[in-house]
Amino acid sequence: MQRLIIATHNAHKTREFAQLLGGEFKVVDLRAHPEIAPQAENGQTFAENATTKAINASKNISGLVIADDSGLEVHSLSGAPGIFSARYAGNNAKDEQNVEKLLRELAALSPTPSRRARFRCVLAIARRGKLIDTVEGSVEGNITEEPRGADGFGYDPVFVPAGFDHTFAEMPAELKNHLSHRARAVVALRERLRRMQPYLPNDSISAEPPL
Ligand code: ITT
Repeated sequence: MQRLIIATHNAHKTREFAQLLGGEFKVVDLRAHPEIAPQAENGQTFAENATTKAINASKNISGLVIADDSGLEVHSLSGAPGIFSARYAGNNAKDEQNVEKLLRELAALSPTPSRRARFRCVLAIARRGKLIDTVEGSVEGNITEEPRGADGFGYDPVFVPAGFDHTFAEMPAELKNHLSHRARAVVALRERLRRMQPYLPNDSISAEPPL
């Protein structure tokens, strides 16, 4: 099996990548590379942040590196929390605190605001410190009045994808992984990797090292 490095410290993302790419790749994240410190995210867009994370990690790891920058954009909050999704309620905020802040901000709006929202995910592919490509996925939906469900992570308990009544946190992982922004970005990623593979140097998608 081939090994694909995901430049993330978020174990929830890694689990989803493993579920999404599982049959084809052994997914490894930066827990296997403690020498790579978390990267400051100073970009203005998901693409800029994903690119910085992928380039930084790929300087120190051989092979292709994929970084994910993702978040929730709420229409009536002018796209917030957006690129600040992980730290909406402050640096090191817990998921519950971010969700609480989001519901508070919506509740403070008058007249009653639209609850339309979108999850977005940009994946950047880099090798040896150079960006190769970016791909993107998104999913539209609505924000609930209260958190519901115990699965998933982040804003999953308050996000209902369009056409459904259940939040991502109430759905089986397989269904979220069919509908989500990350799932859609991974479909595009797979396609890019498939086209690139014949032309990539041999070390790009590394064979899993023997135990
Ligand atoms: P890395 O930078 O190490 O990958 P991170 O959690 O800091 O981890 P981001 O900067 O991309 O990653 O922030 C993503 C945040 O967006 C995440 O912490 C959640 O709050 C939210 N988010 C992204 N995808 C999500 C999903 O599938 N379900 C729920 N919330 C999600």
